[in-house]
Parts: sequence; structure tokens; C-alpha cells
Amino acid sequence: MSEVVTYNREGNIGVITVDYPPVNALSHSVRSGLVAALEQGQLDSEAKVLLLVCEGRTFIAGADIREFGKPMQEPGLPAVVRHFEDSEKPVIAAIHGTALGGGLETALGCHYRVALSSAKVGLPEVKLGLLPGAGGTQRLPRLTGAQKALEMITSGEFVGAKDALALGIVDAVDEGGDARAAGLVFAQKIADEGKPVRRVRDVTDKIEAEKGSDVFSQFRAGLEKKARGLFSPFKCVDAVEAAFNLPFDEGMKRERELFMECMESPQRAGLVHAFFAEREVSKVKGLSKDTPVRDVKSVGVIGAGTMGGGIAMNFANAGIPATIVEVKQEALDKGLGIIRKNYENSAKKGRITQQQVEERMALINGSLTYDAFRDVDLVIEAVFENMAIKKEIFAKLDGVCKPGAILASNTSTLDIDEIASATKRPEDVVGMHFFSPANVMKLLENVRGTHTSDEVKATVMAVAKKIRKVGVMVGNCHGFVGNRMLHKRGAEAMSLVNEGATPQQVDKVLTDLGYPMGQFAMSDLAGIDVGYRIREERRNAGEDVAPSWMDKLAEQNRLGQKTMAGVYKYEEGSRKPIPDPEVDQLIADFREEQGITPREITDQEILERCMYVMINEGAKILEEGIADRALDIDIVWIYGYGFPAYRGGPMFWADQIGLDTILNAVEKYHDDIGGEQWKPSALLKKLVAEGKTFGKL
Ligand code: T1G
Repeated sequence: MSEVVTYNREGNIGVITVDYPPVNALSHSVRSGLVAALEQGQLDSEAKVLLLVCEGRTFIAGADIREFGKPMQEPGLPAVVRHFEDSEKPVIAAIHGTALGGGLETALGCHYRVALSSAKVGLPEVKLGLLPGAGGTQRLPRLTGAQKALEMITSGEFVGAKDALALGIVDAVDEGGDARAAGLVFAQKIADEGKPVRRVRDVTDKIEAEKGSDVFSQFRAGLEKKARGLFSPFKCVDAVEAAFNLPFDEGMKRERELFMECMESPQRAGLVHAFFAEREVSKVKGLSKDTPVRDVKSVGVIGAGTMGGGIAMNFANAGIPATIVEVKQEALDKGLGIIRKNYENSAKKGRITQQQVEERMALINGSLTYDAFRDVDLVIEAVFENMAIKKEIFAKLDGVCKPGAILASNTSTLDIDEIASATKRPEDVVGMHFFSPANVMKLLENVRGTHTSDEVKATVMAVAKKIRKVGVMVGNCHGFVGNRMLHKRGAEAMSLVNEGATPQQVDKVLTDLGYPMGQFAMSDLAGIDVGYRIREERRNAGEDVAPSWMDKLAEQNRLGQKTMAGVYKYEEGSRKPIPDPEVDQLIADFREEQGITPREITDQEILERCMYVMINEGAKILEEGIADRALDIDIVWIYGYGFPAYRGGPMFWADQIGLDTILNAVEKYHDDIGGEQWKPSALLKKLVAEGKTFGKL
């Protein structure tokens, strides 16, 4: 008898219970247990109806993703689902929490489904580069019709119980909180009424009604933009279409073929890596579940600019009061006005209600004095990147804030230890680097200083979860992890243009790789003056920073989107970057001034120089312990800079390319170009020599 799936009888209801924490995933042991328990139910002459229910936080949340890539052990999930569907006795699934992927497919193999009103169902396989591979593409459309099935399967979005009832995915919704009890009541009713089995595969009215419709070609057309670069969404459409063109068993065969194509794609490997990496980053080296975490019941934010306002919104969204301090009433009023406008826009789009707008605004207060921070548990400084000003602010905070308050800087590059040195409590000082727009971007780069205590590290990681961010703990160096690598990519991109490439050629190589925008479109969004100020600060600090054609842009006040012209030009009300012949001329003049003869540059060279310089820097970041694992770097880049999750992150992608290929190119560019950035990382050389990968560090 399986430990993870048990059978018992309550009255004339045979109950099959799955108990496999944390989410009842359909591991081999669960699949075998289900078959055995179902067999028991069939043989139990006292049982008129069978009930499938789960212990713990949720109904089955899908196939066991940890088994992907390993040899599949029988029974496979399609066969398990078919066993349930072929049962002579009606089987009811009682759903709580989430029935996802193979979990929903198992429930669709049952004859009836009852869900708690708090439950959600979904087929999120597409988010792992897959498609529902246990009949979901064949059974779901039989209940919902083509359009809704296509929407659910290609988006992977969950559907609440009430909507699932309306769509015919479940047969009843129970307002209680106990799935077993709800399931027993429903099953008893089926038994008492002598209801027959109702196999979803035999429900064909919707299939007949939409046979030969052009819903699939229309849907594919709409998918082109949304699923740019992705492989499995289009296979999802093919699989659902098979349900309308083939008999059930042949449709199942077609689904299997398409599923295996997805399973073997590098995109599935990348997305599954990203799925687990997003969860691994919350397990920080040196911290444990027992590390104390301080309670953060209220926060202070310094600066009501774009970042400060966005930061405050994150806390208000999580129900945590935030007080913003500014130096001038006018700046404060402007900042609070922008926050309200952001919320009103979300309400207009139906993302939140008007009542939520008011509730959240009520949680955000403004003040012109630091006294407002006396009782807050955490203060986040978000003023511009000037070390002297930051140190002045932290010295003041040190004098005002209560003992135990955490003092955080939103700095994107500056030295946390130097900031902490302005206080008497360096153990309470930490970096919390939000990404613009702060109320939208999911990454929170938490930066530990030399003296930052474990308790403070654990607290800011818990705060990340609370405000629904993906927190990554990183070490303290110029640019930390994300920007340190970005600066290398940016410098290479600028050099490539110096040498003969156009900005739009460089940007296209990066967007073809899967970034949402290229290097120069991103510079226009962030502001050309941001990079210019950083280069000027470094020149003033005595660093040898080469002149750049982008300095000329800043000097001509071409600052990007905010001035309707930067690297590109912009039309009124549009953010679409348009190549500008004036910039081509500016670049040509700069090359002439510098004595550079432009040359033809291939896309491959652009890809290697922009991406491999980042990977080489990532390897140095690992060597120095600034990032603990390669997956931390992957998550920083996926959630902070839009690196395509289907490639797993820059370090995972490097492993797939082969570190020997990367190292050969880095050594070649070191010979051709020189510079610190192309000095091959010792770790990269070591891994290649040992035949290892970043992932197996
Ligand atoms: N397999 C293995 N482990 C899983 C898992 C899964 N399907 N889902 C979650 N976990 C682990 C996760 O790694 C973490 O582990 C812990 O459970 C809690 O997860 C044939 C092939 C269910 C909504 O895509 O969306 O079915 O870090 O932190 O925020 O068609 O987990 O504690 O060690 O995310 O409360 C389809 C994926 C699979 C669902 C819960 N199913 N999971 O969220 O907790 S493919 C999915 C989720 C499939 C079939 C195909 C979420 C959740 P640890 P968590 P949560």
C-alpha cells in the first residue's frame, strides 16, 4: 500500500486520498498509488461512488517538475487519467487550493468535479515551455469550447471556481472550507440519485459545433505578437485543434507527439530552470528558517520622485503604511499626485477597484520632516546617486529612527559600506535596489554590507515576499550584480557603434535574443543623462573612461524619451524608437573626430560582445562571492532586465552554449580589444578545464 495515496470507505463512498507535500505533485509514487487505490475502489463492492481528495494546502498542482528530463517511469499520467475515466463507478474530484496542469487533467478524467469557492484551476504548462500532456488539450475544449480552452492553455492563467463553474469545468462550487466534506456530500448525492459515469471524452456537442471553424487560424494570428520567440504556445494551438479534427484517441496521440516536441525543446529546460531558480533564491546562504525576522509594520521612504513613489506603492499595495518625506511641499504634492494617478489608471483598466485606490492612498502619507520616521520599522532612501547626500541622509536617519529600525538605500550602484559608515548602526544598514518602474518590476536586489546582520538580511528577504517581489541577496560592489553586468554590456554596445554598427543593429540583435528592448532603447527610457552622470562621476574620480558618442547626445540635451529625442527620436504620445539620421551624423562626426574608420560588424560579433562580456563578468561576480550561485544571477537578469526566461537566464544560457565556446570568444576579444572586461575570468577557465558548468558549480 502506498504511503502517499490511501483508500478508505465512508458509508458507500470509496475515498482516495493523496497526501504528498508540499503540493501533491504527481510523482511516480503518487501515480502508482492512484492506480492502486482506484483498483481497490473498483473491487470494494460496498463502494457505489468514489471520491478523489487531497490533504495539505492544495489539490494536485501538476506533474512533478523535478522528474522532467529523467526517464519516465510507468504508469505515465495519461494512462492514470484514463484509468479514472474508464472506471465503472462514478469518480468525483473534490478540489481545494489549486488544481493545476496534470492535477486538473486528473480531475477532468473524473466524472464530476466539485470545487471550494476559494479554489483555482489552470493548465500552466505553457509557462514551463510545455503543453498539457495528459489529455488537457482534448478534454478541456469538450467542456469549454475552443476559444476559452485556447485562452487558458496558451496563457497558463488560473481560473477561479465560480468562473470554472460557469465554463462547465466544475459541476458545483462549495462555499465551505473543507474539500473532503464537500466531496462526500456531492458523492452521496450522486450515489443516492444513481447518477451514471459521465466521461468528458464523450462530451462532443461543443466539438461538433465548432468543427472547421477559423477560430484556430485567428487565434494563431493573435498569438504572433504575444508569444514572440516562444515555441510551446503554438504547439498548444495545434494540440487543441486536433481535438476538433480527430477522434479522441488519435487526438491523444497527437497531443503526446506535440508534448514530446516541447519536452525536448531548450525552452522547456530554460523555463523549468527559471521556475526552480525563482524559488531557490529565497534560500540565502548563511540564513535558515530559524534566522529571526523583524516585523515591518510601517515604512518610511525618502524622496517622492519616480522611484520613491513606486517604492511606497509596493508597501501600500501590501497593506503596509508608508510615509514619504521630501524637502519641498511642491515636490511632495507632485509625488503624491503621481501615485494617485497611477492608481487611478489601474482602476480605469479594471486592475483594482476605486475603493482600493482610496484604501491604498490612505496608507501613503507625506511629510517634510524626518520626525515622521521616529516609529517606522524600515526606511528606504531613494534620492539621486550622490554619495555625499546619501551619507548626510543616513547620519540624520541614525539620529531619528528608533533602535532596530532598518535603514536601506535604493542605490543602484554605490557602496553600501560607505553609506553605513555614516551611521552608528552599520548592522542595520542594507541595500534594497528596486527596478524602475518600482511598483511594476518584480526584482528586488537586496545588497548586504560587510556589517549587515543576518536578521536584517532575513528581514529584507521577507519584505520582498510580502510586497510580492522576487528578492535576491547579493554582495556589495560597484553595480552589485545586475548593473555591474549591464555596464559591461553597455560599454561594449557603445564601442560597437563607435566601430561601425548602428544603434538599431545592436538593439535588434538583443531583441532577437528575446529582450523586450535593446540597449539603446533602454538608455532612452532610463535617460541618457543617467549614464552620462555615471561616466562623468567616474572621470572626476580619476578613472580612465573613454569619450563616447553618447556623451555628445547628453551635451545636446538629447536625453531620451523625456526629451522626445535621444539615441532615437520619438513622436508625440509614442514610445516607439525611430532611428534618427541626425544621430547617424553625430556618430559619423564622432568617429571622424576620434580617427575611427567604420567597419562592417556582423550580428554574431554583436551578440558575442554584448552577451559574453556579461557572462565573463558574471563569472567574476561568482568568483568574488558577490553572487552565491549562478541561478541568483539568472533571476536578477530575468526579473530585473527582461532576459528571456525561456533561455533560463544568462548563466544557464551560457551553459547551453558551452563554456568552452564562451571562453574561446572571450580570449579572442581579449587579444583583439584588451581591457579588464575581456580578461578571462579565472572561474570560467577553471570550469572549462574541469568540464563543468555554472549550474553544477
Ligand atoms: N512539481 C514539483 N515541485 C513543485 C511543483 C511541481 N509541479 N509545484 C510547486 N512545487 C514546489 C516548489 O518548488 C516549492 O518547493 C514548493 O512546491 C512550494 O511551491 C502532464 C506535464 C502550486 C501555485 O506548473 O504554480 O502538469 O521551494 O513556493 O507560492 O500536463 O508552486 O518549497 O522546496 O511555488 O504557494 C504543471 C507549478 C506542471 C504548477 C503553489 N503545474 N507550481 O505556489 O508555493 S507540468 C505547474 C505552482 C504538468 C502535465 C504537465 C506553484 C503553486 P520548495 P511555491 P506557492
